[in-house]
Amino acid sequence: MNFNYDLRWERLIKAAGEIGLEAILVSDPADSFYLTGAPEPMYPSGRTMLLINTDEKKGYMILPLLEVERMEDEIKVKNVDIIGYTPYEKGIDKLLNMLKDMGVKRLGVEEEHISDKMVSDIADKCKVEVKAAGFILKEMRAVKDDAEVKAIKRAIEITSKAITTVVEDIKEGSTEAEIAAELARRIFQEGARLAFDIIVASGPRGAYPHGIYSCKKVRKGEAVVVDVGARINGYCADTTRMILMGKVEEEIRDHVSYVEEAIDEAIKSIRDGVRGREVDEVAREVLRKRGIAQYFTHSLGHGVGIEVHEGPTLGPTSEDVLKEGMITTIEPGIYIKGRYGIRIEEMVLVTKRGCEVLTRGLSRVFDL
Ligand SMILES: [Mn+2]
Repeated sequence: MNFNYDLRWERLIKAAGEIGLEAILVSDPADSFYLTGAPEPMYPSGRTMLLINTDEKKGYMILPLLEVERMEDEIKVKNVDIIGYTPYEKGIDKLLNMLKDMGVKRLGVEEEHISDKMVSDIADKCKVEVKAAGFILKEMRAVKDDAEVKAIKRAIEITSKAITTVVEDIKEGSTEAEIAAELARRIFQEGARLAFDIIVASGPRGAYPHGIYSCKKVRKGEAVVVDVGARINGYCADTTRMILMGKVEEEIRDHVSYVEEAIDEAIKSIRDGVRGREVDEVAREVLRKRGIAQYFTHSLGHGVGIEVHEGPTLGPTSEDVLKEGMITTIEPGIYIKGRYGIRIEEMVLVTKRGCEVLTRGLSRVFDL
């Protein structure tokens, strides 16, 4: 994929300059990927640090020695020096020395991806003023460019194909885990990874919004929630579909149609300029009129990109304003304890006057 790294750096450096920063410490691995194409590390954020000197327009990536070769091979930009530290050394010491050498006085950090101890070490030992700057890359990443939209469409294509093929083969007596394994196999075969743990939750287990999968067998008369997403070229898909196993009780069918109605109304309300909470309210109002809003126990949706959950948020308290180019999920669900759960999740690309439903090619409900 040809992502426009130059433009990303340019915009980051401009935004940093506007709040008086001389350098930014990127500690969210997803942001490192966004700026350099760096592969996702096998360990939590904070161990790979990308220090960006805004005057030089140059980056210094400090990471464990064992990751250096892969980083050198896979990184997509030329203005980043890769600096490994051995098991005898500490990354933070390297960072502190670099900050001192550069004479940085105002440093932006990603406050949600750095420990308080590290912030105080930087401030005290380097006499640096530390500012929260996490919003810059968060806001940039929420709006996708054409190459990102293309990557996400590819992830959706792989996910849709896996769901369509696997669902056809589900038999009464298949376990949730077997279905999940088959979905994963189809996704891996395309060279993709899983964006998150697959959910296959049948019957009463469907009432757990995050039921993952178990060795429970899928039975006739049950509603099955399947929530799955592939991740390829660094970008995720996230979609949920319903499987109805044979003849299900009428109430389930009614509730499926109400959830679909909530999605359709929410989709109609999406356009550049609308607030996240307004779209959430449209869906919630549909379910309220149908008398089932009390079972809708989460937010309506979230942005999807390098991370499967990122900005914007579509929830009852969200002041996020949707902008052209944002990609979000619309996923109303209802969960009735001990009986069943129903969730359908579409992904949409926000446009000036509306939105494009990226998952429209995939049936919402499979009747087996
Ligand atoms: Mn989701």
